Amino acid sequence: MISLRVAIIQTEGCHCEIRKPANMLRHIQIHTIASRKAAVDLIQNGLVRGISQSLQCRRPEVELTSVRYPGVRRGNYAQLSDRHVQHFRSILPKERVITETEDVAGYNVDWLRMVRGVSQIVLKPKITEEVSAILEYCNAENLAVCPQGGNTGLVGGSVPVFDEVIISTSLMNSIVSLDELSGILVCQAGCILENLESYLSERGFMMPLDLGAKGTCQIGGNVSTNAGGIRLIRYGSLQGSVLGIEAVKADGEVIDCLSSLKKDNTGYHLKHLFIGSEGTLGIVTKVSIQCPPSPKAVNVAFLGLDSFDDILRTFTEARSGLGEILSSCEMMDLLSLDAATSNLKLQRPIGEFPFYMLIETSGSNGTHDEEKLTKFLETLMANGVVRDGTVASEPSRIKLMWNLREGITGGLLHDGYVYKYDISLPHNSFYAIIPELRTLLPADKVGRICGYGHVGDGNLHLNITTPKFDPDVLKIIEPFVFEWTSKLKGSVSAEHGIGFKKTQYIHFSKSQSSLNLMVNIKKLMDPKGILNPYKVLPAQH
Ligand code: FAD
Ligand code: 2HG
Ligand code: ZN
Repeated sequence: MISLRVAIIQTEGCHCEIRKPANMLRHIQIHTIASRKAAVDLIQNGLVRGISQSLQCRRPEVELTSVRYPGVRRGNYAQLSDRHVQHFRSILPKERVITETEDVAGYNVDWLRMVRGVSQIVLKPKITEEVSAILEYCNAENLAVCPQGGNTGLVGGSVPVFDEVIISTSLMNSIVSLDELSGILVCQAGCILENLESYLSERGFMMPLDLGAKGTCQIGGNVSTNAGGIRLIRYGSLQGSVLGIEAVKADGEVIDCLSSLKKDNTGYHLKHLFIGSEGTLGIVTKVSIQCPPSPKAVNVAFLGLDSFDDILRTFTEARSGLGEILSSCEMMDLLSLDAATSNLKLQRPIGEFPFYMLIETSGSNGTHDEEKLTKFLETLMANGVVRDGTVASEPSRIKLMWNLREGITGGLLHDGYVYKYDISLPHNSFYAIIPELRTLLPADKVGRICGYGHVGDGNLHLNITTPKFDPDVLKIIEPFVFEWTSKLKGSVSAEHGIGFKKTQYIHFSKSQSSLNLMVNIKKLMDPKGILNPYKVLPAQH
């Protein structure tokens, strides 16, 4: 391999590396969501020729999924042959059938660098008919496929486990229509969330969904994972805001349920089969989504608190005192925030406290919202529930505060390996698992045990880090975390999904009768099981 000079670009606490062979910048290795944007800017400015998702990198290679999880057996699918590749080249132009090992490599590894497949091919359709032709052929030839959007999924669902054909939606990125009266947007599945947000904001609307991965994740991926994010408390889940879906079944049949009606009670609500099914029932090709008007005034308060009980008091007060203008209610403990401040060198806006909250209001009248927020904060500070806080209403300061909250996921990766859990819990037991794990896990092996998340939605992000993957640590954490969650009648996946990582634990949150019905639906829609195998449903099915 040629020796490469590495330049680091700092963007909002994140970085990307530009590897420069001799005198020409050629590849960019993307490490974070924000850095991808910086990389794209560089390309647009003509400084580099393209983004390679190549694995050539200073970091150690991710262990193959088949090696780390030897219990998972490859299904009886066909192996990719030259004949298959030739056929794909008859469906798509040559440059959209990617087979160079170096170019395919990045599509085989997930964002968390936790799982790695060995696919030899990435297909990049641009239109539904191409997806349909690809799937029809794969189904006939018994070739397994892995649908991939922005590859920001956190449960190992977006990359192949073995050699599945990767179908990337990244070129399916056209906006079909926006009805400026109703705010209903119709677009292709590969539109990047942040691009949709910019398009809408220029027209007085916003996406009803926002998450830290917005610069890379795609609406098709969001819908397929039923992503939650930081504003679910206000705008509800995608099950409510997605009005219609166009998807392609395993056999290539296009299912048109792309309704743009807010109310439509005719028959079974088939779109829900695709929302949250993580690419196991079909490939989502188009989405119709209800978008609210952009708020006229936004405020963000960043608060320091002494205890988790004080977080609950603040949440209760926020719900009653801020009411309809509350658009986000997030919490993080000190160690979570530290992942963003120490690891990404972001500035903490207030002093050190055991807990922090980020509360956002969005409304149509700045004066009214500010009055409400001031009263809410004065009450909480007067009775000692909130120890310190700062409020921002200018977009640049608001962004800095959100960067702290959204930077935690990327910051944690700097610790080494991350054991990531995304659980729904009753509010009164929301944080109790963190101190419990701190007593259970060996301090000399574990770097960080921290909790943060969407407290307003009862969704805890529990993260544990070690310098590198440690199976002994994993044995202590799992199935303990899932059993704990199940005892409290919580969910083992609040928003990230089941993917590859949690198939053996889905029964902690779903009854056997529900699982049986899921298996039957899967058999009906994908009888050969070619769509994203080894994901969502437990292996024995
Ligand atoms: P991918 O990762 O590519 O795929 C995810 C799954 O969907 C895979 O199973 C894949 O096979 C399937 N899929 C993708 N596209 C399609 C399609 N068109 N048709 C059928 N199946 C498809 N998630 C949250 O819920 N809330 C958060 O707040 C949140 N914050 C995040 C912050 C960061 C920094 C990161 C890295 C991730 C975060 N996530 C969050 C997780 C992730 O971003 C979401 O799950 C997102 O919706 C995935 O979108 P994607 O386009 O990257 O999909
Ligand atoms: C978030 O809310 C995401 O930031 C990621 O869902 C959570 O990294 C995590 O654990
Ligand atoms: Zn989240």
